[in-house]
Amino acid sequence: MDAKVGSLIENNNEFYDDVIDGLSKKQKSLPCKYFYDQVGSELFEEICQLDEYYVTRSELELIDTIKSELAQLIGSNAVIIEPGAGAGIKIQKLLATLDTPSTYVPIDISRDFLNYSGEIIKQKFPNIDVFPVAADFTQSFKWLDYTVQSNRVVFFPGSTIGNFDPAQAESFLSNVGEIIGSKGAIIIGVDLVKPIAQLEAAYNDQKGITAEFNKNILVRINNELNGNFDLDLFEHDAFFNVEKSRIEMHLKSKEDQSVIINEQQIDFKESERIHTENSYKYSIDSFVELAQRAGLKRAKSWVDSNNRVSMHYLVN
Ligand code: AVJ
Repeated sequence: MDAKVGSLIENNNEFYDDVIDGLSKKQKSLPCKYFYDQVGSELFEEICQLDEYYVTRSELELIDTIKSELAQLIGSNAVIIEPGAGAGIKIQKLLATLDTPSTYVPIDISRDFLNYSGEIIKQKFPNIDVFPVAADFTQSFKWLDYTVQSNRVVFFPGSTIGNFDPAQAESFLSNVGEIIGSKGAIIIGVDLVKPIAQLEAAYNDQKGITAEFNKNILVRINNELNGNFDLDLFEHDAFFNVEKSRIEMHLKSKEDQSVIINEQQIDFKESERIHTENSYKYSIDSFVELAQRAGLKRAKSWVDSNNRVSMHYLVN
């Protein structure tokens, strides 16, 4: 393993181009990956603690239930790769259960957050090599160069796959499938379809943390790209689109207005929305079918005791 891994830094001008691109479309949109600067990552951690947001709690419970089984399936000397690593609580449960010291490669777009949680893992698991990679895992597989060829296990919990539309999810899974090789696996957490009221409550919390998280993307544009969004003139709007089986998050303009982003003017009509996130919900069967289209086989699937979230062990 090479020591220079430390941090791979992605080009930051992309943020500006992506923002102008997205806001110039007929249906305005912004990529949800830009939620996650330091503040956004902290807001997301707060979301995970909310009563309404069951995803994290249910998955933590599920991981506790199945971790020994996972460790057995993983076997020895695996390189555990975690795209979108975040705070790293779930991986700690898994690493603590593996009996052979191995390598952990967390990948996250928020570099500060990544380094912070990387340090915590290093302290708690002195026998495990930790190689944090700051990168957008959807764009770059550069981190691959730093891991061994075989027995790669990609750990992808949290229903992050739900941010991709099904076609993107399929191509992401098939790319990852190529990376893991014949001995590897993908452990993936997927939120399940459930009654609409429960889904919508999870994205419309009483405390308004999800609204703040959603608006953080405008805060970032203001701070980093010299924008002048008035946060009070946009409203958080989240609902379940039944036909597409996804939660959609939008920021809705309260009135006709113009915003300037570094000399570029963007006009909004009253009630015009910026689409900021999709969060797809699957059944066990619809997800296994998706994995199959990506060329992967399901070794095993699990659900938590309340039937809210699922986890799948996929192999080639
Ligand atoms: C991190 C993508 C799984 O879709 O539930 C939480 C992000 N957005 N509340 C999700 C999110 C609003 C979350 N994922």
